[in-house]
Amino acid sequence: MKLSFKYITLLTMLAISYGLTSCGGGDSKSGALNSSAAEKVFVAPGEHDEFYAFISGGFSGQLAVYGLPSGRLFKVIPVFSVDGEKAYGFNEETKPMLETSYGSIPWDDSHHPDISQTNGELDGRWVFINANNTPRIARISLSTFETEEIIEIPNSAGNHSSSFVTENTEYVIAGTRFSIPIPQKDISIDEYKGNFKGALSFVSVDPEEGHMEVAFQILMPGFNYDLTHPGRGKSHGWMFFSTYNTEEANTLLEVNASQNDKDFIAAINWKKAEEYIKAGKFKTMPAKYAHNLYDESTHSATSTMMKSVKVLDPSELPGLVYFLPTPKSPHGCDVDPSGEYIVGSGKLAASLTVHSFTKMLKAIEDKKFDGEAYGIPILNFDAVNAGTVVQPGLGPLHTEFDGKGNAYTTFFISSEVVKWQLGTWKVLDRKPTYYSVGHLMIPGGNSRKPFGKYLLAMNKITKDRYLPTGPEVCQSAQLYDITGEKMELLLDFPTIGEPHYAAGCPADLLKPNSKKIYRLEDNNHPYVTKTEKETKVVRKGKDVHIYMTMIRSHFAPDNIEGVKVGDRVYFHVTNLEQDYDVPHGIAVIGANTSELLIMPGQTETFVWEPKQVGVWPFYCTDFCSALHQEMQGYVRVSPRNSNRALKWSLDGE
Ligand code: RUQ
Ligand code: CUA
Repeated sequence: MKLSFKYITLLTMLAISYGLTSCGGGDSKSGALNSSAAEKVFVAPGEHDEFYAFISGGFSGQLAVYGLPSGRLFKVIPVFSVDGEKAYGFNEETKPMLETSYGSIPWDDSHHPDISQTNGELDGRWVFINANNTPRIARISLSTFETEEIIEIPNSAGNHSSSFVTENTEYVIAGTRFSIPIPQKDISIDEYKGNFKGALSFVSVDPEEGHMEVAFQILMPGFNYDLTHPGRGKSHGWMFFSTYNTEEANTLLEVNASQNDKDFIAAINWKKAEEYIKAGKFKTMPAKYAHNLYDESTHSATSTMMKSVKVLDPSELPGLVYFLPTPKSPHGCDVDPSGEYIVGSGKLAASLTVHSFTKMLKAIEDKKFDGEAYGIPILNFDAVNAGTVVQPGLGPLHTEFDGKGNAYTTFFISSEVVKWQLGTWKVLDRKPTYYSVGHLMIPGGNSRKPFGKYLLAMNKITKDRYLPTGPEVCQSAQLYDITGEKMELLLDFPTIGEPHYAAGCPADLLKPNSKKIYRLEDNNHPYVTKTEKETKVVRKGKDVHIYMTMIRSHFAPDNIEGVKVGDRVYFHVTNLEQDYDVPHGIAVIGANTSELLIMPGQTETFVWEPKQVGVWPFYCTDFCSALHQEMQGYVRVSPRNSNRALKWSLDGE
C-alpha cells in the first residue's frame, strides 16, 4: 500500500513537470529579453569576455571552454573521449592517456569540473573533471588548456560525487555513486544489503606539479554517494557527501530507494583520516588502476598500472564519519562560502534542508546521536539543522552562492532558479529556466570568494528553444544577471554534449599565463627533429621512422621512397614554427587513425600501414599561410618483395 502511494506521488510530480514545462514555452515567447539584456551580453568584435566558463561535456566526455557573458565557444578540450580533430587518443603521444585497468577506453561521461584553489580562492592553475562511467579524474592545465593527467579510481563504480577540490587543493575527491562488492566477486545481486560497499576516495594533488595519487579510500555502507562539497573556512578539513538509497535497494530504485523519510549527508573528517593513516590504522588492498601522465617536455604520455590502495574502515575508526539525516534522496550537497551552511537538496522533499556546521560540532561533542548505521553515528536532525527553506519549488538539485548572503537553487521539476537568503531562509526571487535545469554555476561558486555577477543555469531539455535538428536537439545554458535584487535572464546558448556542472573564473586569472608556443629548445620528445638538416628516414625491420619537420609552407622531407606494403610507417612530425597561432596539420590518404594537429614547437606521431602499391599524397590540414595548398608531399609504396632502398628529399636535396 505504502509503496504504491509513493509511486503515485512520484508520477504526479513528473506529470506536473510536463505541465510546467509546456506553459514555460509560452512564457518564453513573451519577450524575456529586452534590448538592455542584449547590451549586457554583447562583447564587441575584438573585445574579450570578462569570465571563462569551463562547462562539462556530459556524455561527450570532454570539457568545453566558453566566454561569459557572450556565451562564445572557444575550445573543446579532449579529456576522456578520443578526438580526431586534435588527434587526442589517436596519436602515439596521447594514446596512453585513455588506458585503464579495462584496457583503452575511447569515451566517458564527464560531469563536474572544479578549478584548483589556494586558501579557498580560485588560483587558476588546473581544472579537474571526473569520468563517471569508468571512474577516473583528469587534471587539465590552465596554461596549455590540455589534459595533463588522468588517474583511475579503484573500488569505485559511477564516479559521480567527484571531482571537487578542497581549500588548498590538498585533495580532489571521488565518491562512488554505485556501491559494489569490494573486492569485486561473483555473488548474488540479492545479497546487496550489507555486503556491497561504497568507496570515497581522496586523491592527493602535489602542490608543485599537480600530480595525483589515490591517498586513501574510506569504505562506506552500501548507499549511493551522489554529490559532495568540501568544507571551507571553519569547516575546512571536512567533506560532505549526499547519499540516497540508504534503503540499500538493488532493484526498481525509483520506488524502493524512495522509501526512507530521510537519507543522509555523510560528514567526513579527512584531517582525522590523515591521522589514522599516519597511525597505520589502514589496510592495504590489492587494486589495479591506471595512472596516466602527459609530460610537456617530451610531449608524450605514459601509463602506469598501480597495484594497491590504502583503505579505512569507518566502523572501526571513531570520529571519522557522521551521518546528518537529510530528507528524501538528496542530490546536491552544497556548502556556503563561509563554510557554516550545508545545503541538502532532497529531490522528493517539499522543502530545502540546511545544516549548520557549528551545530554539528556541538552535537558531536554532546553525543546527540539517534542510533547508528553500520557503526557510524547518526546525528539528531534537530541538533544539526540550521533551517528550512519552505516549499521553494519542486525537485531541488543544486545550490550556488553569490558571496553576499544569498543562495540560488535549481529546481528540475518546476524548471526554475530560486534565490533565497541564508539565515532567514526566505525566498527572494524566482525565474523560469528553459527547461528542466540541472546544475547552476556562479564563477567561484565553489570557493570562499564567489564572483556574484552572473549565474549560469544548465538545462537538460530545450524542446522549442532553437531551430529543430531532428529528434536529437541540443542542451543549453542560460545566463542570468544576479547583481540586482531580482535575477534577469540575459542569454541562451547551446552547449557541447550535456552540460552538468561548470566552473568559472575571471578571465584575468588565466589570460596572463596562457601558453603561446612550445619552445623548440625545451622539446625533449625522443623523435624530435629540430632542423630540416636533421630530417631522415630510418628502417628497423618492418618499422619505418620518418623524422619530419613542418614550417610555412612545406614538409621536410616531402618526397619519400623505399616504403613497402606491410610496413608500419611512423610519421614523427615536429612543427618548427615559434610564432603564436601557427599550427600545421598532417594527414595521409588511407591512414586509419586521424590527422595530427601540431602546435608550434611540438612533436606528434601517427602510424600509417600502407596496404597498396602506389604513390600516396599527404598534406597540411590547417590553413596556415597563403601557400597552405602547396604544403603537401608524396610517399612511394613498393611491393613487399621490392628491394628499393629508402630515399627522401626536399626539392631534390
Ligand atoms: S549531476 S544535474 Cu551529474 Cu551533478 Cu546534478
Ligand atoms: Cu601548414 Cu597548412
